[in-house]
Amino acid sequence: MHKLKRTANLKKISGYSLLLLLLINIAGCRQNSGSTTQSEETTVKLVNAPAFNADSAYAFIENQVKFGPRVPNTPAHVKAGDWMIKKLKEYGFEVTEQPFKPVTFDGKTLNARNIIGSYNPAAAKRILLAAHWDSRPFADKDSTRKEQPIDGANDGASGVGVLLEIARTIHTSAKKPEIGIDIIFFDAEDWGEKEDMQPAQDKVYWCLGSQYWAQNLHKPGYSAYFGILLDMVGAKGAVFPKEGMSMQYASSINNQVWNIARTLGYGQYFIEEEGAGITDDHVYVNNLARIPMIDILHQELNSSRTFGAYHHTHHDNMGVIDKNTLKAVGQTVIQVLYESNSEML
Ligand code: AHN
Ligand code: ZN
Repeated sequence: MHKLKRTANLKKISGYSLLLLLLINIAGCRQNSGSTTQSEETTVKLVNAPAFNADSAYAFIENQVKFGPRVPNTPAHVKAGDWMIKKLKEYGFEVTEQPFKPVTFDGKTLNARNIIGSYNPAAAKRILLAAHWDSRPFADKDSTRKEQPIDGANDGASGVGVLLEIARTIHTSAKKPEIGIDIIFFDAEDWGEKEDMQPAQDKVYWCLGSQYWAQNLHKPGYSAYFGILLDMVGAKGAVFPKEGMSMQYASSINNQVWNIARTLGYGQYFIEEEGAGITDDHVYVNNLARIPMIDILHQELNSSRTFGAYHHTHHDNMGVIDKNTLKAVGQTVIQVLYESNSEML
């Protein structure tokens, strides 16, 4: 905690005391972690938090994929949603379903629902965690079967799997976070225009669930201290550059989360680079609900494409999911929740 604030304090001090402080600081870094090559404000002292189980998160992803593509207006979508609600309740979360009927770019009316699970519903200080739970109805970036729905193992199921595992971890752990937690599974995120189409000028067809929720909060006057969105958090070798909109709306939260990740040893995933700004569910939470929210999102850097090669293709199946990536993301988010007991966040 103190190292995040030390940078500012250093400016007030000069001469020998500065030198002394630097020496203490270097020694402190060595105790906290092995990464003395990082700049001084990147290592933080962490509280004890329960372990995230990546095998269980993987099984939650597999379970969703087994229902079939979670495309709105299909039986698989209804069954998967019901299963997620059952799991949240099993882990002691109070569940609110928010049905809505958005119209898509291709004129379809969807039977959609946002699913909200609340832990410690009476707590005033809350952290919002979210992922979209629907999967894309087309494989428009694939070269074959472009009109067929995709498994969405990473794009959709990975975020839900990590969040369900976080819910399970809190439920089974003796130590509980002191804050309230809301897990929102947004529906109808991924029915946006196809790859070769011009996007509509007046309306965004992505993120229909978060747009609806931000304008129709599940509890009147709902707010949270901050939020974290997970999107495509399970691919092998994924990197999470600091997403552009997150840095625009919530840079201090983003930097603190990345510092926690690095301290835990996940710096190879949570890299110190800024990525593109992406129209994702957090944008509406930020600019309509006015809750600062970051997006942990896999983006490719130094590539002609923004997202991984699997994105919106049939390759987005269980074969791309890697437990090491799930562990890095899940453990980081759990640590953030438990740090809220301390003064860091
Ligand atoms: C855009 O491509 C502009 N937004 C897509 C965000 C997304 C799609 N995340 C997952 N699937
Ligand atoms: Zn998608």
